[in-house]
Amino acid sequence: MEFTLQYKDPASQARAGELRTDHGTIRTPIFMPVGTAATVKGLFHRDVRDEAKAQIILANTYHLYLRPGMEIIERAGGVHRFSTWEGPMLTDSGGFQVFSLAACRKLREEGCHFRSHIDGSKHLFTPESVIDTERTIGADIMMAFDECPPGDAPRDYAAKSLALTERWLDRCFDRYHRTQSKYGHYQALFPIVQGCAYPDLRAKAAENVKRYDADGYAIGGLAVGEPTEVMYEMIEVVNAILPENRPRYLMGVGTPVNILEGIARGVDMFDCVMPTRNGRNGQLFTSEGIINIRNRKWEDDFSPIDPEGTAFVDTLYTKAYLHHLAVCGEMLAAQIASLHNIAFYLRLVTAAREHIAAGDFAAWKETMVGKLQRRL
Ligand code: PRF
Repeated sequence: MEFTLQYKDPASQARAGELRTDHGTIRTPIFMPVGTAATVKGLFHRDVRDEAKAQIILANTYHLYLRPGMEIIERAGGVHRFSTWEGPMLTDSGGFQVFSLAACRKLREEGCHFRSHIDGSKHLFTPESVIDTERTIGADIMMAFDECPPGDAPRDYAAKSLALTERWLDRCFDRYHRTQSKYGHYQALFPIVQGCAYPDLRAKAAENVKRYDADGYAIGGLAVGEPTEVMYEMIEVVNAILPENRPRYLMGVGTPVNILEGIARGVDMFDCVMPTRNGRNGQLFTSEGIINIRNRKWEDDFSPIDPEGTAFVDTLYTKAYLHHLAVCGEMLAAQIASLHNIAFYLRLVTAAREHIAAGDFAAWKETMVGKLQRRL
């Protein structure tokens, strides 16, 4: 998997590049819509690709392992064929979902015992089993199995957890090197840097992952309850150590402002449920500011959802109509809001890329941060 750095912003750490996968080239910085169950909730892949301009989507190992299960995915010929998404895909390892969703988890050296949040059945994820599962799913980028402690974890817990994640990483790479893709395309394995809110642990973790000549590196364990400034500081510590010529992925982040601040600190890839989840609850990120479409004030606003938006829903429908759909609990409200928000996020990172190429990213970012935080 090849990553080419194309532009560097003179006044920040922002970079623009290209990541080549067997399912297509990703232009960075990029936002990856979350498609937990191999579907970006409520949206046709066609619209995710052609309207929102997504270049890569994320799926979850934890969810696909539980449903439909690996036998079905393998018989389908992998997740690309099963879901008909033909572009690049990334799978998260379950190291985060197990901790946020599963009941009765028991953390051991071997791995994590948990009960399904669906039917209570018992399961064990180990670094080896997760790599096998990710091989069967067949995403272009697989994530290592990690533990993601809470944002306020005390230092001794953070250090122990990091050591476990590091031992698991050895086992992930060992299994990775002993196995092959089942469907003929290349699969990368990205390690995940943990270390909570402790700069020295983060630095140690970043040095440790460098031992693997990985195709890319992820920063996990952030946006889990720590102050935003602490998150930015951790990103700076880690990115000062990670190799410059590999993509860096900040997992599960964040708001539009978080993404621009991440880009300014040298992050290349992002994912987050925010545009889809918040969209389903009526929150829209627009060029005019943040709106909650369920608010009465939109009842008779016949202006387009986003006059500067590029998805067809943005200028086809009015705020008043979307307000009506949302208040009635119509499915179409969730679909329109999700498509709009994903298109907005993709437009934001594309603009960031253009400004990095033009050499004026840092100044542009400052003006955007104000605009993006307006609430209407
Ligand atoms: N680890 C994994 N997935 C994640 C995270 C992590 O730390 C986060 C934290 N923001 C989101 N998704 N494996």
